[in-house]
Amino acid sequence: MARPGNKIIQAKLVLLGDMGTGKTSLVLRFVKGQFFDNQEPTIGAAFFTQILSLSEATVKFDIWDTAGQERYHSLAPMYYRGAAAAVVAYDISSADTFTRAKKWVQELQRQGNLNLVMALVGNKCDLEAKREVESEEGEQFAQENGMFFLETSAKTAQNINELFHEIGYKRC
Ligand code: G3D
Ligand code: MG
Repeated sequence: MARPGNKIIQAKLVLLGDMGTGKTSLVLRFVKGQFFDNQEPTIGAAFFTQILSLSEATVKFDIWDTAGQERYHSLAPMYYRGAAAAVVAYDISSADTFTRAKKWVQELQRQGNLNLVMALVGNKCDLEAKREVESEEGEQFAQENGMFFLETSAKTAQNINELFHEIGYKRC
């Protein structure tokens, strides 16, 4: 809950990235602390809220979790327009999803919101044995594009709180 005298920040956050990279799972881990082995595919987009108490401020996240399928691509600007933060997710066990993530980053740069906090997230880092994208590749691409980078696992909860805290701090 908000602490007395603490400022309250409302932040629209959008998740982008290929279908199946774990966007919904990341959000559910953050918002509900849960993970599902059989996560229903998102249709269009889903909306969640979560409140994060930081020492500097209380951040109210309005989270738009997009579907990721190409046929919903034309809807994406509706979700990232006016966003304070964008999380671009790929699956470390799929090089194709990393390629797609790079395209999302380019699209976000073209839309020209210089204040947008962008995070590149390599999810499913519990699948080390199936890794197709090295950490260094993600790290380097993020650095070149002024984003911060984390590898996460919605399954084990690794780096999920770190991700949202980092975004929150950047918005304070
Ligand atoms: P999306 O919202 O990006 O489309 P989902 O992705 O959150 O629907 O997840 C797609 C599948 O990946 C789901 O499995 C889900 O359980 C799994 N998944 C999500 N995050 C992780 C993770 O960190 N590690 C592992 N190992 N799996 C994860 P199904 O079987 O339903 O396709
Ligand atoms: Mg989804």
